[in-house]
Amino acid sequence: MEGFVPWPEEFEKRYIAEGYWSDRLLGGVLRGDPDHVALVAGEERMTYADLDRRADRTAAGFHRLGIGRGDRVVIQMPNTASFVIVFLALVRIGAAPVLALPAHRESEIGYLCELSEAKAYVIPEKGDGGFDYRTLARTVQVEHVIVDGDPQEFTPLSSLDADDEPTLERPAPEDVGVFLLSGGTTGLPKLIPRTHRDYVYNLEASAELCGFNADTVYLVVLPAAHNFALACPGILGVFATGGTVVLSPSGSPDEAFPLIEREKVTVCAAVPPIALLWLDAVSWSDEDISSLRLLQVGGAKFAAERAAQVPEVLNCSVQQVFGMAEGLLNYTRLDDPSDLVEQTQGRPLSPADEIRVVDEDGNDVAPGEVGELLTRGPYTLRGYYRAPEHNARSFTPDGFYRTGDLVRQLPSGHLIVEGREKDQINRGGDKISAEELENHLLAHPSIHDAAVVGMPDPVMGERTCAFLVIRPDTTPPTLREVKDFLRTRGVAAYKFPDRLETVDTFPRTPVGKIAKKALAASLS
Ligand code: OOB
Repeated sequence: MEGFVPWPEEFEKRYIAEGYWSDRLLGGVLRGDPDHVALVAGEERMTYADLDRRADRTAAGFHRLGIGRGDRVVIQMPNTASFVIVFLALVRIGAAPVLALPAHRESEIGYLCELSEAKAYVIPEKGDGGFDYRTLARTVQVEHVIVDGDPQEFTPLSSLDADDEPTLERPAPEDVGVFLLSGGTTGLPKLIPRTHRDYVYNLEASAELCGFNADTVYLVVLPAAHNFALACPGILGVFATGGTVVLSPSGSPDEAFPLIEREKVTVCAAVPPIALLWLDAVSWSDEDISSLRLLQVGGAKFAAERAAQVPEVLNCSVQQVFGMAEGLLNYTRLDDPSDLVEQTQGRPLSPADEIRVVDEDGNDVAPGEVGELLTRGPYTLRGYYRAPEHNARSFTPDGFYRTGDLVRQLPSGHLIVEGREKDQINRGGDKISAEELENHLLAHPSIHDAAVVGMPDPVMGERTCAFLVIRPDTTPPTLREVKDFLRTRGVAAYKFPDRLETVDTFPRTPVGKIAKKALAASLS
């Protein structure tokens, strides 16, 4: 696929020879007993046989629309059975889903459709707060808009239903299977191509590490489109090991706890704000959540004191996960001593993951010192999709991905995340590119200059503060006005600033860049 950066041949050979890469495809992950329940969504329960058949019929339906191997399809679906069916259908015919988040709006979706030259865009009819995705769909240029629900002038998802055609072209293991979204550090989000074989390894190795099997009942509380919930081990890791996936619309205890009780959920993946909510909720909730064996927490730093509370309060094990859509996953192991589980963000999943911790000049720091984490391996990308200039900066010449995360490594190999070098805000696991938000703010008629920084927050880890320099003879906008402005520009709401500060000028570093650390320090 044009715009995809492959692994060099020597690595390809090695990953195959050493057994990391197989010929297994993402479309073949349904490996449970045909009569075992694979998916619970609302009142709907589907066995492996049901889900397999529905994925095949929907795949044939997409094929009839003219969508097939090598095509891209933007999917923006909440945690519904349709998400799972559409995902499986597309990967079976080798069309790569581009996994947008339900919160994305015109700004993000328009860009994703354009960059990926998507042939289709799949949406629900309505979303949270009654948001009408069909209105959003009218602003994008794609051949087919497919709607789960009332389609209005578009194509109903229910019409994508045909008998499987054995002649249908299947993908190859080295093909791009799915596109994930990067958290982003630049003006525009980046697409992460994940091949069938690297993502299959990602989910299978994760499922093994986490001890998933046919008795696993996994609750999805994060957006299913997020790498953590999808494949670390996530939905796909459950399917590959024959367990049951239960979909929750959100991580709110009101919705999640009754599902845990009813379905006897054993595992869940959460971001820290959700884990904190659960730690509080047990004291007032009546539900029996004693089936829970393991709570995975990741996406943002989970404080050691809070991690230590999980076994006491929720009566289950905790696992820290430090991962990224770009690839590398670090997990604390189920049999790690409690101090490592509480105080570290885990160690790399794969023996073939290569890790370097470097200083500003790119030299390795002394063992145990803090530096930027660089990595390459059998499931870490070698380049963002169609982004040659950005790739020249984000990768070393020998193919290591610069994570932008500051870490230190213990003798055991475990990593502790100490901070971040990249210009990004991590708002409770949601990633916000400062530059992207600044560019939107700069379009406001009263804003002369903007600098976005994270501010510490006890629940979210960080929230977003926008420092503004106001144009002479204009009135500074209020926070509400700025949010309304961003909404009209079609920006996802999680990127809206939580606070505004107006200043006369920005402090500068010796090389003339905005001194964001000084701005952030001025808040406390
Ligand atoms: C996950 O993936 P992304 O792509 O949304 O974000 C990746 C970034 C990392 O580079 C790091 O800055 C931060 O999120 N992060 C953590 C963390 N887990 C992720 N920072 C501190 N502690 C952690 N435990 O966030 C993601 C992907 C797969 C599994 C889990 C999380």
